[in-house]
Amino acid sequence: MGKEKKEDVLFFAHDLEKVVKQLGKEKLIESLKKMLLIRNFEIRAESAYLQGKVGGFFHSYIGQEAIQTSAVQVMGVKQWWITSYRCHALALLLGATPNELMAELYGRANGNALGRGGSMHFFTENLLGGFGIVGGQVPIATGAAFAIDYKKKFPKIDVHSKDVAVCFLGDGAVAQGAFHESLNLASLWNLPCVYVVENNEWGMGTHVNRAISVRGIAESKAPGYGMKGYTFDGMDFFNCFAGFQHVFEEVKRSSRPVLVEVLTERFKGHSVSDPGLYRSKEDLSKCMERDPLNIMVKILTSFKMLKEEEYKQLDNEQKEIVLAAMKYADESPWPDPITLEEDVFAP
Ligand SMILES: Cc1ncc(C[n+]2csc(CCOP(=O)(O)OP(=O)(O)O)c2C)c(N)n1
Repeated sequence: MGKEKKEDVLFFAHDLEKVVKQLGKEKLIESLKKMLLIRNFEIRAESAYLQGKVGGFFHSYIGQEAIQTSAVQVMGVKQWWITSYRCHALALLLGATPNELMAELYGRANGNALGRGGSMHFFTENLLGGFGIVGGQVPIATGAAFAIDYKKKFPKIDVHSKDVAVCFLGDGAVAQGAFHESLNLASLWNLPCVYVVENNEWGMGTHVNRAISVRGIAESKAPGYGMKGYTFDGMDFFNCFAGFQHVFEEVKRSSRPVLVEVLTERFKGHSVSDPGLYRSKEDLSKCMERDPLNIMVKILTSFKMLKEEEYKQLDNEQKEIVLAAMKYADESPWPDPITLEEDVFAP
């Protein structure tokens, strides 16, 4: 496995032609459509928030789309997946419909979590949740990986066997005790867990350089737990795809955990209510020059797999899907107050 130097970061080295050939036009357009669905969902859900249709918190995934799209493309929906409150994209990728997710944001009875969870708590059959507590999902992923490993001893019972647990977390969660205890146990017990730090450089308004004492999170932290560490370019779908493919094969082969750092950018504030005053306009527009959608479109165009009109049409189709979801959510019923205590687990 080689490494590619970009500025002062060593990214996982990938062979672009090989990835393009391996995936082929159909799958690549499918991935682009997913990234466009996420982008359109986030843009319009945020506008619904600003119109007062959505309550609670709202954290946009805009700018980070290539990461989870490529990860799900590589590992498939059937694994255990878990992430932070920035969970809209992962739920869409794992099969939740835009309708049920938008209805959840609108707090409606037919929403993804029956209108009780809101933006931070989306679920699917294989998505163990979006989590509001920073780092709270990391021990849960470790437990899910333990379950995968344990069930392998009972192949007759474990008919829907999974290969790995995949845990996304932000750079802000890396200095937490739960993160380190999880990596320690996963390594000690040989658990098939892929920990993916989506380093968008900011934990709310705190820059990563003021929060983490070393640079190169995977390269510096993984060896401390006897694990392998990798760094991907989160703005480049192809780099992430090749990297996740390498990691997935490695974890399946070795049943050892792996730590991945993906360098990325969030194009919006921490949440919808954050005007991002701690960041200069120049800094933001510079990072937006590497929009993951533009990078993917440029590459697909250069391989003659996409024309500008086709891209516009794909974008419009996804926009229409999201607009229809907003109409669906608007027309959906409110939860009946009589059901308030249902589905509440309070021992
Ligand atoms: C244990 C805990 N401490 C503090 C908070 C408040 N908080 C919410 S998000 C956040 C920043 C986390 O940043 P990061 O992990 O980098 O993820 P990102 O928002 O960039 O995706 C903080 C401090 C919290 N939710 N949970």
